[in-house]
Amino acid sequence: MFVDEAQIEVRAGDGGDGAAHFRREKYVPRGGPDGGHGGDGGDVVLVADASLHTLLDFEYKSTFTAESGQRGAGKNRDGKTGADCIVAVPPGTIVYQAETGEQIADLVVPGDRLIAARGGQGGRGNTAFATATHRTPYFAEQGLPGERVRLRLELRLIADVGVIGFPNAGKSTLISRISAAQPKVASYPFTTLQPQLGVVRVDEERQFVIADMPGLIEGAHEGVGLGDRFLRHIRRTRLLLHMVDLAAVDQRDPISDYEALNGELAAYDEELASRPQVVALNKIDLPDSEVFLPLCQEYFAERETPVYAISAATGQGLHELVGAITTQLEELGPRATDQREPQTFEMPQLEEQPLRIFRAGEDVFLVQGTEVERILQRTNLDSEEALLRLHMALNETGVIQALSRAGAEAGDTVFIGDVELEYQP
Ligand SMILES: Nc1nc2c(ncn2[C@@H]2O[C@H](COP(=O)(O)OP(=O)(O)OP(=O)(O)O)[C@@H](O)[C@H]2O)c(=O)[nH]1
Ligand SMILES: [Mg+2]
Repeated sequence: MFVDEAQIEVRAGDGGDGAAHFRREKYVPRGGPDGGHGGDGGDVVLVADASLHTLLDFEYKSTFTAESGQRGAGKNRDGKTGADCIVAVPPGTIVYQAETGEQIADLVVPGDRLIAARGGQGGRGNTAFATATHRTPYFAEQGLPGERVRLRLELRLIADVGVIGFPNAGKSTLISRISAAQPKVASYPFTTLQPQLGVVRVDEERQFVIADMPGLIEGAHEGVGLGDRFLRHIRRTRLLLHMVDLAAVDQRDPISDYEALNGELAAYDEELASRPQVVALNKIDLPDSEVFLPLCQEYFAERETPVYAISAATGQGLHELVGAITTQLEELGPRATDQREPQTFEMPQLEEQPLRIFRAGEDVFLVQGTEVERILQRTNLDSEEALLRLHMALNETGVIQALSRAGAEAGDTVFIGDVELEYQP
């Protein structure tokens, strides 16, 4: 099955807590602090992997969690860093933030990476808090939680050539002839239900990737037939192979088909309509084609559009067609993205929220702000000493003063994040 959309949740590892610990040595009555630091949590990293071609795996597994950092320990032993969680995605995966819809990265080149969720920092052990005046800190810092985010993945296949045409034009037949791919071929429309890639080996050195597409019909851009569901997959091609059926039934004629399809492309995306095209007039082995062949050749000659008469069924004309496509691709040159080295992308940094105080009741205040909330996450609320230090930190960062200006009085309730505290100036 081919899946080209998925929603996943990525959870980075939490930072390990720092240790509050003191040296215990024989004959040393009161050893100094020796609590190690907590390890940082692991990141969740998306990596474009050339062996994948669909987002199918995410139907079965959609949550990815990195390892948390370990706690620090005595004897200055730092906790181990949590292992990263590597999530392989097919090249061509575009990553969006699910909530905002913002595009974050386009993982096109195999090896492209996105640090999707950063692990939380480990907390410092009590060694970090010993000073000349305060030699025995009994508290340590807590690790910060890892980031969590929901992502939407959208795959756009990467192929050199996209094959377009009405249903039954012979697109899959052609692909089964010129590449190793074996798409289903049948005499009814809409045989191909999803795009499929095939590699065409031209000679020892040269090859190109061709994408078989479901047939398009008039109104596709408005969702008729399989509609434009798959059109985005040809956006990344460099060249379109437009297959025209010379022996179509239902009173269709090849030239109107050709024009109608180009109209659909333009309605979907102007840029796609201006993509270079090679036209193949298919089914010349059938007697019915004799009527239209000369008309078509004249029509395309007038427009100086390269056109090739072929029979995908018998193989007639395919050598010339493949040769022409190869030459065109060489003239067009590689995509800009194929030229670049794999890259590492990062999630946009969340904006630091400034300190804000809200009065939530007669004697209840809410405090918000990135810095102050982080200070709280770092504080072990079970330690009186840590609370004392918290009070100092709230003083230094101006939170106490701001509360006082907002009218807080001793004994009032203050919420910072989801932690409830009592206001003491
Ligand atoms: N006689 C003849 N029949 C052909 C030729 N090419 C394809 N066909 C037949 O046309 C029918 C449709 O071929 P497909 O390759 O499945 O067509 P398609 O364009 O992939 O169709 P969809 O996947 O439905 O869009 C099949 O019965 C093929 O055998 C040809 O060159 N000559
Ligand atoms: Mg097909």
